Amino acid sequence: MNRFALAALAAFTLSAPAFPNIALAGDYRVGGIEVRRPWTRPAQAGMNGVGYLTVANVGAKPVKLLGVETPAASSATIHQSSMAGGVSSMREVTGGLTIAPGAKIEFAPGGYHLMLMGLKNAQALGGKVPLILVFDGGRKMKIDLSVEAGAPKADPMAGIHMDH
Ligand SMILES: [Cu+2]
Repeated sequence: MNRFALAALAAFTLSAPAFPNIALAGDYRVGGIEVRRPWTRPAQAGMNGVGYLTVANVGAKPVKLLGVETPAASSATIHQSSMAGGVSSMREVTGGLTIAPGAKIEFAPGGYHLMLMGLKNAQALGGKVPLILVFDGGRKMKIDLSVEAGAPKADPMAGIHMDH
């Protein structure tokens, strides 16, 4: 560990007691909104990509996630997958998602997810994909999705987006 890392660690340790809900590395917090573990899958340029993350309202007022933007794809929308009679389908979520104080929304395989239509570049393992979350009141939160392999065994929907 070099001197800089030690200094950073010391600063972190000193500031930690003031922030009992301190976010882990790779998480984001702006005002009363916390974003945890944003990730996406490896993909080739031209394919449709996905985005997964947890958005938590750690503030005192309801917040509404209106949509998402990214320079990495032609368009980006919120989708919801569901199972009915053994058939899975997905639809675009319009009108936004309201998150009550203390509540969270999980974007995860098989449920809510972000759909990145027409990726401009390939997404390689270990890379980052920039994303902007748009909330009510004009608030925007810039985050990076980290490109991860995910957990195929726990993800029966893994192949769904290939022909979406
Ligand atoms: Cu989708």
